[in-house]
Amino acid sequence: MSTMSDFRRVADDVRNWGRWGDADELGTLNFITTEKVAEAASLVRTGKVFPLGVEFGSSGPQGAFHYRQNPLHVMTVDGGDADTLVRYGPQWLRNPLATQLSGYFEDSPFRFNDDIIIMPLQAATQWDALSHVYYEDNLYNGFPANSVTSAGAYHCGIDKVDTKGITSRGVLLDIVALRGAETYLELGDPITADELDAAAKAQGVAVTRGDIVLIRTGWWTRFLRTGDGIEPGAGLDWRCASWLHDHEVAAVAADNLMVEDPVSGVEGTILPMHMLCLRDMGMMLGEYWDLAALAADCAVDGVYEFQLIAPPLRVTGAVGSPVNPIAIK
Ligand code: UVW
Repeated sequence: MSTMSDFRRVADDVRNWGRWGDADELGTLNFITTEKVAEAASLVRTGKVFPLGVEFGSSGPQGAFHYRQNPLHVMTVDGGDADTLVRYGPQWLRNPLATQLSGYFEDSPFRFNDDIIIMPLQAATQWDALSHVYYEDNLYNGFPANSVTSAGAYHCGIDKVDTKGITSRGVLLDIVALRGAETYLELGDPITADELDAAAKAQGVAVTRGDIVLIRTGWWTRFLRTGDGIEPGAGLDWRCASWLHDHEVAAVAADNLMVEDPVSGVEGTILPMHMLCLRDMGMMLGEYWDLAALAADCAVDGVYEFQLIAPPLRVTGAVGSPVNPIAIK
Protein backbone atom coordinates (compact mmCIF):
# COMPACT_ATOMS: atom_id res chain seq x y z
CA MET A 1 0.00 0.00 0.00
CA SER A 2 1.35 3.42 -0.97
CA THR A 3 1.21 6.50 1.21
CA MET A 4 0.00 10.03 0.55
CA SER A 5 3.68 11.03 0.30
CA ASP A 6 4.10 8.55 -2.56
CA PHE A 7 0.97 9.98 -4.13
CA ARG A 8 2.24 13.55 -3.83
CA ARG A 9 5.57 12.62 -5.44
CA VAL A 10 3.74 11.14 -8.45
CA ALA A 11 1.36 14.12 -8.55
CA ASP A 12 4.31 16.55 -8.70
CA ASP A 13 5.84 14.47 -11.47
CA VAL A 14 2.79 14.19 -13.73
CA ARG A 15 1.26 17.63 -13.14
CA ASN A 16 0.77 19.48 -16.44
CA TRP A 17 -0.26 22.84 -15.00
CA GLY A 18 1.07 25.68 -17.14
CA ARG A 19 2.39 23.29 -19.84
CA TRP A 20 -0.05 24.70 -22.41
CA GLY A 21 -0.43 28.13 -20.79
CA ASP A 22 -2.16 29.43 -17.68
CA ALA A 23 -5.56 29.69 -19.42
CA ASP A 24 -5.53 26.15 -20.81
CA GLU A 25 -8.65 24.05 -20.20
CA LEU A 26 -7.93 21.25 -22.70
CA GLY A 27 -5.20 19.45 -20.79
CA THR A 28 -3.78 16.41 -22.55
CA LEU A 29 -6.21 16.83 -25.45
CA ASN A 30 -3.53 19.33 -26.56
CA PHE A 31 -1.53 16.28 -27.70
CA ILE A 32 -4.12 15.80 -30.46
CA THR A 33 -2.73 17.87 -33.31
CA THR A 34 -4.21 18.32 -36.78
CA GLU A 35 -1.58 15.83 -38.00
CA LYS A 36 -2.78 13.35 -35.39
CA VAL A 37 -6.40 13.71 -36.51
CA ALA A 38 -5.34 13.10 -40.12
CA GLU A 39 -3.26 10.09 -39.07
CA ALA A 40 -6.29 8.67 -37.24
CA ALA A 41 -8.49 9.12 -40.33
CA SER A 42 -5.91 7.23 -42.43
CA LEU A 43 -6.47 4.17 -40.22
CA VAL A 44 -9.92 3.66 -41.75
CA ARG A 45 -9.39 0.83 -44.23
CA THR A 46 -12.36 -1.55 -44.15
CA GLY A 47 -15.18 0.80 -43.15
CA LYS A 48 -16.12 -1.37 -40.16
CA VAL A 49 -17.90 0.70 -37.49
CA PHE A 50 -18.03 -0.17 -33.79
CA PRO A 51 -20.39 1.84 -31.56
CA LEU A 52 -18.88 1.78 -28.08
CA GLY A 53 -21.75 3.39 -26.17
CA VAL A 54 -24.03 1.33 -23.97
CA GLU A 55 -27.81 1.68 -23.94
CA PHE A 56 -29.22 4.64 -22.03
CA GLY A 57 -32.20 3.04 -20.36
CA SER A 58 -33.73 1.80 -17.14
CA SER A 59 -31.62 -1.38 -17.13
CA GLY A 60 -28.34 0.57 -16.93
CA PRO A 61 -25.65 0.24 -14.30
CA GLN A 62 -26.76 3.13 -12.07
CA GLY A 63 -28.88 3.17 -8.94
CA ALA A 64 -26.50 1.52 -6.50
CA PHE A 65 -24.86 4.91 -5.94
CA HIS A 66 -27.60 7.02 -4.40
CA TYR A 67 -26.46 10.20 -6.15
CA ARG A 68 -26.95 8.61 -9.61
CA GLN A 69 -29.94 6.97 -11.22
CA ASN A 70 -30.58 5.27 -14.51
CA PRO A 71 -32.01 7.45 -17.27
CA LEU A 72 -35.74 8.12 -16.97
CA HIS A 73 -37.21 8.13 -20.46
CA VAL A 74 -40.77 9.39 -20.85
CA MET A 75 -42.94 9.97 -23.92
CA THR A 76 -44.40 13.46 -24.13
CA VAL A 77 -46.40 12.95 -27.34
CA ASP A 78 -47.37 9.56 -28.77
CA GLY A 79 -49.84 7.79 -31.03
CA GLY A 80 -52.40 7.53 -28.23
CA ASP A 81 -52.56 11.32 -28.11
CA ALA A 82 -53.41 11.50 -31.79
CA ASP A 83 -56.05 8.72 -31.70
CA THR A 84 -57.76 9.91 -28.56
CA LEU A 85 -57.78 13.59 -29.41
CA VAL A 86 -59.17 12.98 -32.87
CA ARG A 87 -61.84 10.66 -31.41
CA TYR A 88 -62.94 12.87 -28.48
CA GLY A 89 -61.89 16.35 -29.61
CA PRO A 90 -59.90 18.92 -27.57
CA GLN A 91 -62.95 20.03 -25.55
CA TRP A 92 -62.98 16.64 -23.80
CA LEU A 93 -59.73 17.54 -22.00
CA ARG A 94 -59.96 21.29 -21.65
CA ASN A 95 -56.27 22.23 -21.53
CA PRO A 96 -53.89 24.05 -23.90
CA LEU A 97 -51.95 20.88 -24.73
CA ALA A 98 -55.06 19.06 -25.95
CA THR A 99 -56.09 22.10 -27.96
CA GLN A 100 -52.67 22.48 -29.55
CA LEU A 101 -52.20 18.80 -30.43
CA SER A 102 -55.72 18.54 -31.68
CA GLY A 103 -55.00 21.46 -34.00
CA TYR A 104 -52.16 19.45 -35.53
CA PHE A 105 -54.02 16.16 -35.90
CA GLU A 106 -57.51 17.18 -37.02
CA ASP A 107 -57.99 17.36 -40.78
CA SER A 108 -54.39 16.20 -41.40
CA PRO A 109 -52.68 12.81 -41.70
CA PHE A 110 -49.58 14.21 -39.98
CA ARG A 111 -48.67 12.47 -36.70
CA PHE A 112 -45.57 12.67 -34.45
CA ASN A 113 -44.03 11.28 -31.28
CA ASP A 114 -41.86 13.25 -28.81
CA ASP A 115 -39.97 12.23 -25.72
CA ILE A 116 -37.87 13.51 -22.85
CA ILE A 117 -35.01 12.00 -20.87
CA ILE A 118 -33.98 12.86 -17.33
CA MET A 119 -30.63 11.49 -16.29
CA PRO A 120 -27.38 12.18 -14.48
CA LEU A 121 -24.75 13.10 -17.06
CA GLN A 122 -22.68 10.34 -15.46
CA ALA A 123 -25.40 7.70 -15.97
CA ALA A 124 -23.84 5.46 -18.61
CA THR A 125 -21.15 5.76 -21.31
CA GLN A 126 -19.54 9.07 -20.45
CA TRP A 127 -16.61 11.42 -20.45
CA ASP A 128 -15.49 12.91 -17.16
CA ALA A 129 -14.67 16.59 -17.77
CA LEU A 130 -11.60 17.98 -16.04
CA SER A 131 -13.88 19.75 -13.54
CA HIS A 132 -15.37 16.43 -12.38
CA VAL A 133 -12.74 15.73 -9.71
CA TYR A 134 -10.46 17.96 -7.63
CA TYR A 135 -8.63 18.03 -4.36
CA GLU A 136 -7.21 20.66 -2.05
CA ASP A 137 -9.29 23.46 -3.56
CA ASN A 138 -7.88 23.31 -7.08
CA LEU A 139 -9.04 21.98 -10.41
CA TYR A 140 -6.71 21.25 -13.32
CA ASN A 141 -4.25 24.05 -14.12
CA GLY A 142 -4.79 25.60 -10.68
CA PHE A 143 -8.27 26.92 -11.35
CA PRO A 144 -10.15 27.39 -8.06
CA ALA A 145 -12.46 24.53 -7.16
CA ASN A 146 -15.19 27.01 -6.23
CA SER A 147 -15.32 28.12 -9.88
CA VAL A 148 -17.66 25.14 -10.24
CA THR A 149 -20.88 26.74 -9.04
CA SER A 150 -24.58 26.00 -9.02
CA ALA A 151 -24.57 27.69 -12.45
CA GLY A 152 -22.05 25.14 -13.70
CA ALA A 153 -18.30 24.92 -14.21
CA TYR A 154 -16.73 28.26 -15.13
CA HIS A 155 -13.50 26.41 -15.82
CA CYS A 156 -12.81 22.99 -17.33
CA GLY A 157 -16.44 22.25 -18.20
CA ILE A 158 -17.17 19.67 -20.87
CA ASP A 159 -18.18 22.47 -23.25
CA LYS A 160 -14.57 23.67 -23.29
CA VAL A 161 -13.29 20.65 -25.23
CA ASP A 162 -15.50 21.00 -28.31
CA THR A 163 -12.61 22.25 -30.45
CA LYS A 164 -10.97 18.82 -30.15
CA GLY A 165 -13.91 16.87 -31.42
CA ILE A 166 -13.02 14.61 -29.59
CA THR A 167 -11.31 12.49 -32.22
CA SER A 168 -7.90 10.88 -32.49
CA ARG A 169 -6.14 7.56 -33.02
CA GLY A 170 -7.65 4.99 -30.67
CA VAL A 171 -5.66 2.04 -29.35
CA LEU A 172 -7.28 -0.89 -27.57
CA LEU A 173 -5.30 -2.68 -24.86
CA ASP A 174 -7.11 -5.93 -24.13
CA ILE A 175 -6.07 -7.00 -20.64
CA VAL A 176 -8.70 -9.77 -20.57
CA ALA A 177 -6.89 -11.39 -23.49
CA LEU A 178 -3.45 -10.68 -22.00
CA ARG A 179 -4.36 -12.46 -18.77
CA GLY A 180 -6.28 -15.21 -20.55
CA ALA A 181 -9.29 -14.44 -18.36
CA GLU A 182 -12.57 -16.09 -19.31
CA THR A 183 -14.81 -13.00 -19.13
CA TYR A 184 -13.49 -10.28 -16.87
CA LEU A 185 -10.71 -9.36 -14.46
CA GLU A 186 -11.47 -10.33 -10.88
CA LEU A 187 -11.05 -7.78 -8.12
CA GLY A 188 -7.80 -8.03 -6.18
CA ASP A 189 -5.32 -7.81 -9.01
CA PRO A 190 -5.07 -4.25 -10.37
CA ILE A 191 -3.73 -3.76 -13.90
CA THR A 192 -0.11 -2.62 -13.78
CA ALA A 193 1.87 -0.37 -16.10
CA ASP A 194 3.99 -3.39 -17.07
CA GLU A 195 0.81 -5.12 -18.23
CA LEU A 196 -0.08 -2.14 -20.41
CA ASP A 197 3.32 -2.52 -22.08
CA ALA A 198 2.90 -6.30 -22.31
CA ALA A 199 -0.55 -5.95 -23.91
CA ALA A 200 0.76 -3.47 -26.49
CA LYS A 201 3.68 -5.79 -27.27
CA ALA A 202 1.48 -8.90 -27.54
CA GLN A 203 -0.91 -7.04 -29.83
CA GLY A 204 1.87 -5.56 -31.97
CA VAL A 205 0.74 -1.98 -31.43
CA ALA A 206 2.57 1.07 -30.04
CA VAL A 207 0.93 3.73 -27.90
CA THR A 208 2.03 7.12 -29.20
CA ARG A 209 1.56 10.80 -28.35
CA GLY A 210 -2.05 11.97 -28.65
CA ASP A 211 -3.63 8.50 -28.65
CA ILE A 212 -6.84 7.74 -26.81
CA VAL A 213 -6.21 4.46 -25.01
CA LEU A 214 -9.08 2.05 -24.39
CA ILE A 215 -8.63 -0.54 -21.64
CA ARG A 216 -10.70 -3.73 -21.75
CA THR A 217 -11.34 -5.35 -18.37
CA GLY A 218 -14.47 -7.33 -19.32
CA TRP A 219 -16.54 -5.53 -16.66
CA TRP A 220 -19.30 -4.49 -19.05
CA THR A 221 -19.65 -8.03 -20.48
CA ARG A 222 -20.03 -9.35 -16.94
CA PHE A 223 -22.57 -6.61 -16.09
CA LEU A 224 -24.74 -7.63 -19.06
CA ARG A 225 -24.87 -11.13 -17.57
CA THR A 226 -25.40 -10.27 -13.91
CA GLY A 227 -27.06 -6.82 -13.99
CA ASP A 228 -24.99 -5.97 -10.91
CA GLY A 229 -23.78 -2.40 -11.39
CA ILE A 230 -21.73 -2.15 -8.23
CA GLU A 231 -19.92 -5.50 -8.21
CA PRO A 232 -16.31 -4.44 -8.72
CA GLY A 233 -13.64 -5.91 -10.95
CA ALA A 234 -10.01 -4.99 -11.46
CA GLY A 235 -9.08 -1.64 -12.97
CA LEU A 236 -5.88 0.31 -13.51
CA ASP A 237 -3.44 0.51 -10.65
CA TRP A 238 -3.12 4.18 -9.66
CA ARG A 239 0.52 4.24 -10.75
CA CYS A 240 -0.62 3.75 -14.35
CA ALA A 241 -1.13 7.54 -14.28
CA SER A 242 2.65 7.81 -14.73
CA TRP A 243 2.53 5.44 -17.73
CA LEU A 244 -0.22 7.53 -19.33
CA HIS A 245 1.81 10.67 -18.64
CA ASP A 246 5.04 9.22 -20.06
CA HIS A 247 3.27 8.05 -23.23
CA GLU A 248 1.64 11.50 -23.65
CA VAL A 249 -1.75 9.88 -24.00
CA ALA A 250 -4.62 12.30 -24.78
CA ALA A 251 -7.35 10.45 -22.85
CA VAL A 252 -8.09 7.03 -21.41
CA ALA A 253 -11.36 5.08 -21.29
CA ALA A 254 -12.40 1.66 -20.07
CA ASP A 255 -15.34 -0.73 -20.08
CA ASN A 256 -15.78 -0.47 -16.31
CA LEU A 257 -17.30 1.99 -13.89
CA MET A 258 -14.24 4.02 -12.92
CA VAL A 259 -11.24 3.12 -15.15
CA GLU A 260 -9.02 2.74 -12.12
CA ASP A 261 -9.09 -0.11 -9.64
CA PRO A 262 -11.95 0.29 -7.13
CA VAL A 263 -9.56 -0.57 -4.28
CA SER A 264 -7.39 2.47 -3.70
CA GLY A 265 -3.69 1.68 -3.64
CA VAL A 266 -3.04 4.84 -1.61
CA GLU A 267 -3.71 4.88 2.10
CA GLY A 268 -5.73 7.98 2.97
CA THR A 269 -7.66 8.58 -0.22
CA ILE A 270 -10.10 6.95 -2.58
CA LEU A 271 -9.78 7.19 -6.38
CA PRO A 272 -6.16 8.44 -6.54
CA MET A 273 -5.94 7.97 -10.32
CA HIS A 274 -8.98 10.18 -10.85
CA MET A 275 -7.19 12.88 -8.87
CA LEU A 276 -3.97 12.51 -10.84
CA CYS A 277 -5.58 12.26 -14.28
CA LEU A 278 -8.32 14.86 -14.07
CA ARG A 279 -6.82 17.40 -11.69
CA ASP A 280 -3.06 17.09 -12.10
CA MET A 281 -2.57 15.89 -15.67
CA GLY A 282 -5.72 17.33 -17.25
CA MET A 283 -6.56 13.93 -18.77
CA MET A 284 -10.22 13.05 -19.37
CA LEU A 285 -11.54 9.65 -18.33
CA GLY A 286 -14.15 7.63 -20.22
CA GLU A 287 -16.27 5.13 -18.31
CA TYR A 288 -18.72 2.35 -19.22
CA TRP A 289 -17.44 2.02 -22.80
CA ASP A 290 -18.51 -1.29 -24.35
CA LEU A 291 -15.34 -2.68 -25.91
CA ALA A 292 -16.41 -6.32 -26.44
CA ALA A 293 -17.29 -6.26 -30.15
CA LEU A 294 -14.27 -4.11 -30.99
CA ALA A 295 -11.97 -6.46 -29.04
CA ALA A 296 -13.41 -9.50 -30.80
CA ASP A 297 -12.72 -7.92 -34.17
CA CYS A 298 -9.20 -6.86 -33.15
CA ALA A 299 -8.46 -10.43 -32.08
CA VAL A 300 -9.47 -11.65 -35.54
CA ASP A 301 -7.64 -9.13 -37.74
CA GLY A 302 -4.81 -8.31 -35.34
CA VAL A 303 -5.39 -4.56 -35.82
CA TYR A 304 -5.67 -2.74 -32.48
CA GLU A 305 -5.58 0.84 -33.81
CA PHE A 306 -8.46 2.78 -35.38
CA GLN A 307 -10.05 6.15 -35.82
CA LEU A 308 -11.94 7.05 -32.67
CA ILE A 309 -14.67 9.69 -32.71
CA ALA A 310 -16.18 10.51 -29.32
CA PRO A 311 -17.71 14.00 -29.13
CA PRO A 312 -19.32 14.91 -25.81
CA LEU A 313 -22.54 16.92 -25.74
CA ARG A 314 -21.81 20.63 -25.46
CA VAL A 315 -23.70 21.05 -22.21
CA THR A 316 -22.73 24.47 -20.89
CA GLY A 317 -20.70 24.20 -17.71
CA ALA A 318 -21.28 20.46 -17.28
CA VAL A 319 -18.69 18.35 -15.48
CA GLY A 320 -19.25 15.37 -17.75
CA SER A 321 -21.24 14.18 -20.72
CA PRO A 322 -22.88 11.11 -22.16
CA VAL A 323 -21.21 9.94 -25.36
CA ASN A 324 -21.67 7.25 -28.00
CA PRO A 325 -18.07 6.78 -29.13
CA ILE A 326 -17.44 5.22 -32.54
CA ALA A 327 -14.35 3.26 -33.52
CA ILE A 328 -13.83 2.96 -37.28
CA LYS A 329 -11.36 0.54 -38.86
C1 UVW B 1 -16.49 9.75 -9.36
O1 UVW B 1 -15.31 9.90 -9.52
C2 UVW B 1 -17.22 10.28 -8.19
O2 UVW B 1 -17.22 9.13 -10.29
P1 UVW B 1 -16.75 8.44 -11.65
O3 UVW B 1 -16.05 7.15 -11.30
O4 UVW B 1 -18.01 8.23 -12.38
O5 UVW B 1 -15.82 9.33 -12.38
